[in-house]
Amino acid sequence: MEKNTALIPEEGWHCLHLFYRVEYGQWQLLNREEQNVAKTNLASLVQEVRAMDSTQTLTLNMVTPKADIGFMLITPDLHDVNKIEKRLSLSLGADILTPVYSYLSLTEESEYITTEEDYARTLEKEQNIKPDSEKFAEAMKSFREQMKHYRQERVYPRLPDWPVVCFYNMSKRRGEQRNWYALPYDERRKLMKGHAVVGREFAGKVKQLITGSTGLDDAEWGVTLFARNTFQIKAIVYQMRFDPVSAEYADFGEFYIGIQLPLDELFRRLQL
Ligand code: 76R
Repeated sequence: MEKNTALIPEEGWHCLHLFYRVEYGQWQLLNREEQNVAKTNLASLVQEVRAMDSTQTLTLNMVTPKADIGFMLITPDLHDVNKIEKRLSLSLGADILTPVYSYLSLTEESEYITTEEDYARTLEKEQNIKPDSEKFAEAMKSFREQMKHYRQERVYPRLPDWPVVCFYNMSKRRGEQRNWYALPYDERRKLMKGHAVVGREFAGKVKQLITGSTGLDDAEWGVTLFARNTFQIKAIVYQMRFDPVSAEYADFGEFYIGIQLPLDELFRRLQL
């Protein structure tokens, strides 16, 4: 068996969401000094991970008692995901952090991203811009730049520092009445176009990271939303529900809401 050969996907990075409960009964059995050593241990682990190549870690203070503390990790090599998860779980000492929920996925480019042909058609047919005009050429140029950036951000994202973070999983229905996977590609593509129109209304207000998890975890995607306040999270999830892709074809898992905080503030709030 090959040992420790890097397990790096052909495309994309691994993404792991981890949510823990703090076992206060156990924590209180430690003396002040042991508690300080434990906190320093977690803080230096986070620092070490943040210094790794192409690796990002967010520390989250969870808002509802479903969990107390959350981490979102993005890193290329599955060995690192595995090692970091084990170390994080034990970082405050044995039996202090109990995992309550976790989610493994991969960043991905969607198969429904608007193509140049799609966009050219929209310009010509819906906006009546002539293909041989300068305006058309300019619009295509800025579209190309925008899409290059968008693709890069989906597959190799830079996580924003926006404070409110919402995570949930999502699958597309495979029922008798509604089966997304039995629809022809063109139909799915058309539906996804409508989805993107709703999504774009939230430009600058919500940043989303959609990561694929078929074969990796229980649902088909992880949805991570970043916003400056909870209003925008509620608004986008509500709006999306009227869009046929979500209304007719989507099933959701539990929702987790956290606030991005530096570890020292997070420890204070958790009264650790
Ligand atoms: O412009 C393009 O061509 C890309 C458009 C786009 C795709 C392909 C897009 C735009 N999304 C795509 C794919 Mn999305 N998205 C979700 C959710 O809560 C819910 O109802 C659903 C959860 C939100 C909130 C959201 C937001 N999207 C996907 C996929 C993969 C589908 C597949 O491959 O089968 C899923 C599961 C999914 C779910 N989406 C956008 C947004 C927002 C805000 C946008 C606009 C982004 C932008 O243009 O910057």
